Amino acid sequence: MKLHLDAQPFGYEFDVAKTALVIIDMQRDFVEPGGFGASLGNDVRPLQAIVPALQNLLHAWRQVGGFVVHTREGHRPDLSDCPPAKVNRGSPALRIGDEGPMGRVLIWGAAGHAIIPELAPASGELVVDKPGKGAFYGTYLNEALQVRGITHLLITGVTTEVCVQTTMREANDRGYECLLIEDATESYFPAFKQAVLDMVRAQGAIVGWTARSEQVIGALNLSTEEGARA
Ligand code: C5J
Repeated sequence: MKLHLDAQPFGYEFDVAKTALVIIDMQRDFVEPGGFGASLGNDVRPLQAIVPALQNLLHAWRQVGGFVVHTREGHRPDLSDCPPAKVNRGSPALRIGDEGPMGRVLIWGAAGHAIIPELAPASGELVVDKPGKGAFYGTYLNEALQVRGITHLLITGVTTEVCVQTTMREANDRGYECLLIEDATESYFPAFKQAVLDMVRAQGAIVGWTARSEQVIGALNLSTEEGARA
């Protein structure tokens, strides 16, 4: 069944069976104090504030049997998949691979690399480990979506202008119709988030659409009610 949202800059239509909910990098290293994000001098509280909206959206999406993709940014323990340019960039208190309060920063298997417990992946959901900012670079995500016939992506997570925006642009170039969920994505910099929302939907949805989580949940609830009446 096709669902319709009054998205920006104009209506967005999607079919749950051909759509994936993509949750980008809701990892302890970005969202919790003591992680990589905090070590770069960021206040992580704005990122924590989107968790309830994401939980509600995830719950509603699971209820209708929608496909879920979680991503994690991180690297192999020997850093063989992490270019020195990435390790050396900026002047963080902790670099990628350093031992921090939540284990080695952004390293597979470290406590900080894990997805926050509130959004823990459920069985049957895809978890994609990505070495870059975009979820398509160096991963099998495209193939995993293609075999499932996915054409539309509902994109959420952190941070809006880094991994979320990069992933959305990569997806757009691969032909996916992408909707960015406004209240289920966040940046350490409010102005950057707003800029991404504006850029994505400018020029007739040049990268995609935006809408709020309650609009998606409302459309899903309506479809369930209509399904029950039919
Ligand atoms: C960053 C991300 N900001 N997930 N990663 O380094 O946005």
